[in-house]
Amino acid sequence: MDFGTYETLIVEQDDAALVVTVDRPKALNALAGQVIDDLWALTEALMRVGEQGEWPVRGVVITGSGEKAFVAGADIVEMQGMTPEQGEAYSRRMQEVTTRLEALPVPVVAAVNGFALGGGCELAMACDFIYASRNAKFGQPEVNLGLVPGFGGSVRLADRVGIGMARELVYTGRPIDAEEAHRIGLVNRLYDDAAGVLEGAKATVAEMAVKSPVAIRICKELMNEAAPLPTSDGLDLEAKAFKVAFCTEDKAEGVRAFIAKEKPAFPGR
Ligand code: DAK
Repeated sequence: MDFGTYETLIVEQDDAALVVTVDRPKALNALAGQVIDDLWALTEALMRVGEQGEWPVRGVVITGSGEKAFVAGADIVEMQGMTPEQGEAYSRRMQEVTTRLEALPVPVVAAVNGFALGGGCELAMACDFIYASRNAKFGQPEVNLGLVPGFGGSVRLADRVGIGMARELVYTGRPIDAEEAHRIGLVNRLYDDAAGVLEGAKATVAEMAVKSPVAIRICKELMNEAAPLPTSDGLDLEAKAFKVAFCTEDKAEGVRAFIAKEKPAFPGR
């Protein structure tokens, strides 16, 4: 399937995974307007694929070009000439990219291979979960520039690591290394190098690819919607989602295969 071509992104299908590489290594893959436009166009194309029902890939992996950076933040040089109105428009456009990643019907994994600062950390946090190489560094350094997080960091960092830790990281702008990011729950798994983290992310997509795609889609939707709710409301959503899953062909096949002691062949419906 053709996912389009982009000036600043390399988009390749690798078995079950769609690997998206932000490709501006000379500027540490910083989010210039062109990168945001490309991510916007790609996520729009992916949403359209999703609307057609059949998904040709079972997961998306987002990474950065080179060994040094995932994404070193918004492009500071480009930002210099922006009016406040352009700044707001820029923030909203990238926020739209992040909400689309959360809305995709397949899991999105961030394979962080170096600096993930500011907008880079925010892009990673819009993914379902984050894997990192041991040289990765995370942070929200906006206060160093007289700015505040603009692509969801003020909300999603607290969701990931708790409000106290998020406040400390945002108010100080202090970067943390991969070990600490792993310890506080921002990163799920650590790998020795960039190649390792990419392979690790693709292996997890392959692991998910033999499971029911419908069940994973429902789980993703449910966990996104239930997360900000009080427990009782979340449980209500869960019961409704359980009923939806109960009506699928995947559920019939999964249960049949278990009882027959066979591997399930999920139809994806
Ligand atoms: N933007 C543009 N260029 C960048 C960049 C960035 N964020 N980060 C690095 N580069 C460029 C450097 O300028 C340098 O270019 P040349 O001099 O070679 O032409 C090249 O990448 C290599 O960087 P360094 O020479 O600095 O490499 P080092 O290893 O010495 O240092 C570093 C790596 C990541 C520690 C350092 O580059 C650094 O501190 N970079 C900036 C990190 C940062 O503060 N990022 C921005 C976070 S704030 C908004 C919405 C959202 C946001 C803002 C506004 N609006 C609504 C307006 C979000 C803001 C952020 O993301």
